[in-house]
Amino acid sequence: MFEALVAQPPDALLGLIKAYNSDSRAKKVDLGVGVYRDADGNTPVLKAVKAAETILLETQDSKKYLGPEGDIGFTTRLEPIVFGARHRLAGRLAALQTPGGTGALRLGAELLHAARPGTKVHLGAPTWPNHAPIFRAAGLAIETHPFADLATQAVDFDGVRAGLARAAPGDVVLLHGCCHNPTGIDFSRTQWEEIAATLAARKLVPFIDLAYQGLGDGLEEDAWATRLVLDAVDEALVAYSCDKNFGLYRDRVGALTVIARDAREAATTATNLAALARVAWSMPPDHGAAAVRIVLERPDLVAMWRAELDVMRGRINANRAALADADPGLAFIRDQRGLFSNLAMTKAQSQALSGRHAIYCTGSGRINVAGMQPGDAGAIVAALRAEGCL
Ligand code: PLP
Ligand code: TYF
Repeated sequence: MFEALVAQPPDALLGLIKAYNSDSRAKKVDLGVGVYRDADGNTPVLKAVKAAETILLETQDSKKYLGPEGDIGFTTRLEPIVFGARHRLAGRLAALQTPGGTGALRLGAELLHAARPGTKVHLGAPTWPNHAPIFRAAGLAIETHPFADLATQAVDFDGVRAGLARAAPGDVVLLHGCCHNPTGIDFSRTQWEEIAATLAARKLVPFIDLAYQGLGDGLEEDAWATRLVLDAVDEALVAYSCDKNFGLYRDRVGALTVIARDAREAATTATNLAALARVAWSMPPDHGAAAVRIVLERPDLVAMWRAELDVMRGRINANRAALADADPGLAFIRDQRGLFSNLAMTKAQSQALSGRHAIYCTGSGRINVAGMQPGDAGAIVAALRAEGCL
């Protein structure tokens, strides 16, 4: 049986965790995997989440099965946060809790395959390296177009336009709702407006990946583009992750929402999502989503969570400013958003950064800005200069 298997490479991003941990040098900087770190380099459990977990511990009186939809209170409470307090999508939504944003992407892909086998998904390059494998694993076809140019650190909007022009009606377009991974480069408002109009005019279906709401410019601001697109189109999918903005990474908290043309199609879609979840993981893990629900049910915990999110976002943007101030060649980092920026460098240069300077980023030059302290900016810039990256 297993003799036919070919060894697979490990996840390059998760492999960085191991490499960093096994480095015994006293001063090292982890700009690798996308995890927020505080001023002490830790990734603590949020106070609002701890408080919700305490309530959960005290009040949960059963662990009997929920359904494949997971915690319905969780997805319902998330709705105004993502779609806005006064959204007009009521009746057209089919939502369910998923194991992280990854589970939402995979379930969305399975739904597309069930609806129309072999659907084509258009991805901008670069994108999160898991996107294409997740869609391919569900049987979908991938086509890529340029998204951003690392040499200029700008959106390649001609490339995006050309990619959308090639797409056929019914094709799916993957869009990062905010805080683009790996570049930190988001579309401008006018670019989003043109994209939304093109999607609507050409009957393309947006699949929005929203994994960092609140870590760019604010909760409302980071949902602006998603809401704009959803206002323009008849059908869409949104893969949402609470793993970064609630710091719940390993608890695997996410949701998939499908926006259907009408209530009847939304109801049928919901039955399909439940059926697909049943054959994948049956039901999602409960704990993290229950904690998020409890936070969102209580105004005091919502206020606490928002304040913690403000601190995280403030620190990320302060780190961005520190890097930008440290070298004019990094000025672009100030205007980018979210955990990541992608420096233009070769794999050899990234290996030299870790090997000679104990500064860890991905082989493609992606840095997790939240992994550093503002005081690290000088050492990072010195290492980038020494290795010819600046
Ligand atoms: N989408 C993007 C763009 C991401 O960066 C991540 C990161 O983890 C995910 C989806 C998946 O999120 P999760 O950890 O909740 O599966
Ligand atoms: O891009 C990142 O670093 C985050 C975390 O298989 C991540 O999105 C990385 C790889 C992976 C799952 C999550």
